[in-house]
Amino acid sequence: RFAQLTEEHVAYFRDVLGKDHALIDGVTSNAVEDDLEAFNADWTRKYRGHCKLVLKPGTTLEVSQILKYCNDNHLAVVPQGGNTGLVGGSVPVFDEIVMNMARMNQIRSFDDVSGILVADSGAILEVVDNWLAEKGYIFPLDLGAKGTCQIGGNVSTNAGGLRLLRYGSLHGSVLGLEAVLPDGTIVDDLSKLRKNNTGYDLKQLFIGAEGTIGVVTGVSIICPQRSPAVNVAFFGLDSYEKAQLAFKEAKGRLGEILSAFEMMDGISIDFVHKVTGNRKPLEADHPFYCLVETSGSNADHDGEKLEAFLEDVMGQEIVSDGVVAQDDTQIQTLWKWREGVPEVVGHWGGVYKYDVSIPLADLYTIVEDTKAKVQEAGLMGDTDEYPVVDVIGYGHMGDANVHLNVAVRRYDKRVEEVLEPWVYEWIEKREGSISAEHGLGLAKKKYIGYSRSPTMVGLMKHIKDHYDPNGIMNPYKYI
Ligand code: FAD
Ligand code: 2HG
Ligand code: ZN
Repeated sequence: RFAQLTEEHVAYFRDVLGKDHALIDGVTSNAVEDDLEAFNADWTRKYRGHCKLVLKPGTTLEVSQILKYCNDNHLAVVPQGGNTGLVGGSVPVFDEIVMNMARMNQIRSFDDVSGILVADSGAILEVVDNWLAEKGYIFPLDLGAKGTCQIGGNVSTNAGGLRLLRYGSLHGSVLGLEAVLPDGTIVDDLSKLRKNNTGYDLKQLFIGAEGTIGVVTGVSIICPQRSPAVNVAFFGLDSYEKAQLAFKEAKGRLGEILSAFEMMDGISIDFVHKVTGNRKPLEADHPFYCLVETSGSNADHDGEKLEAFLEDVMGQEIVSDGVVAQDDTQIQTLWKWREGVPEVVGHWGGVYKYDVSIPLADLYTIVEDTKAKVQEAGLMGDTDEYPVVDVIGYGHMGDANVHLNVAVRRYDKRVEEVLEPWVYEWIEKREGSISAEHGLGLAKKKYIGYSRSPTMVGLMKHIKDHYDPNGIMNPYKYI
């Protein structure tokens, strides 16, 4: 239903963008095949498109001109940020044009009293966060891909990350957006107001829309002050039940300074150890590990609180063993045991990823049941003949969000058939969500009905049709 790219189309885009480096043109030249690869392949190497044209606009006006032209000429477009998404949403399915936002990377304004930042959507999360650090502020989102992902990509996926527990969702911290609709309309809603009840809050539609209704070009966001004192503890536990008790104790004893509560099972930590060769933080092995971070204003006081918490949970035999980081380097090192898991889990060949929300009591049961399921099917073992290496669970326990990862030696239809839709049915029965924070993309498009009613899916389709009647924005995905 879309048009094929022609030399005439490319000439128009060249004219709009002006600069040669703002465009990778595989339509009129074959010499750029290798350059296109990075834009066609996703982070997991599971999804690959065949786009022949990458456009890198430098201004909102250019985005508007390009989208209007694409809409008028029925050319499909995939908006792309840092291409770190994990559901196959950021790469084309066929030969859609990729609109990469990397050139729009400027900070537009910052209010040093309110902490309100306005920046281009292509700004890299870590670059923005480092910039804010110099001013004593912090970006209210942090995740393992921070060095590559863009704030426009974060907003478009409604990324959750490692500190949602403390700073809440982007639905709360984003105050305004600038976006471009497929017909070229510039949605000019870059509000810098904390409170603004004048009509529908339309920016919320773009938060988590995964590029299906428009391109986000600017973000206004309220950033908290950076806590001068950050402390981290890492501990081992005998069971998931004990991890739940530790979480409850952490909320009770560390409440106002608690900024992260992450959980990893023993195999996740074994994986990081095997791949990196690094020495584990605790002497003995444990079935579960938790990482607790506090962010407050008084290093000694917060440190004492965290030590006292650890002594208490060890005294109650909730926690078997633990360590508190003594300096920034140790803090970074402990965080690597958590942030490193998604990096290493694909080491054996591939990984089936399920990013799910489930009420806390059942959060780890899905990992146990999935492991039993692949074992029963005779698909998991230590040698090459078995596709599955192991099944692991880790994630944002403080947000009741677990990452169920099935590490495989190769992608295998039999594994997929055993797991899908079984995993989604499992989640539906517990009234969980099949996508806690990564979105739907291509990976979960078919399964949206397990977490949303027909009425809700119908309303979403209305919205999509209203904003994008020709369906040019990120087609074949989402709904
Ligand atoms: P991309 O991957 O480029 O795009 C993601 C989606 O957003 C696509 O559908 C794309 O079309 C759309 N999009 C991108 N930019 C725009 C724009 N400007 N306008 C409109 N649509 C746009 N996610 C979490 O939620 N929490 C985590 O803790 C987390 N940790 C991760 C750790 C690692 C190591 C990796 C590789 C990924 C992790 N992710 C996590 C997933 C991913 O990093 C996030 O989804 C991130 O927000 C994607 O940003 P991006 O710029 O890379 O977007
Ligand atoms: C994380 O929390 C990310 O580390 C990635 O959301 C999870 O790769 C995954 O499954
Ligand atoms: Zn996550």
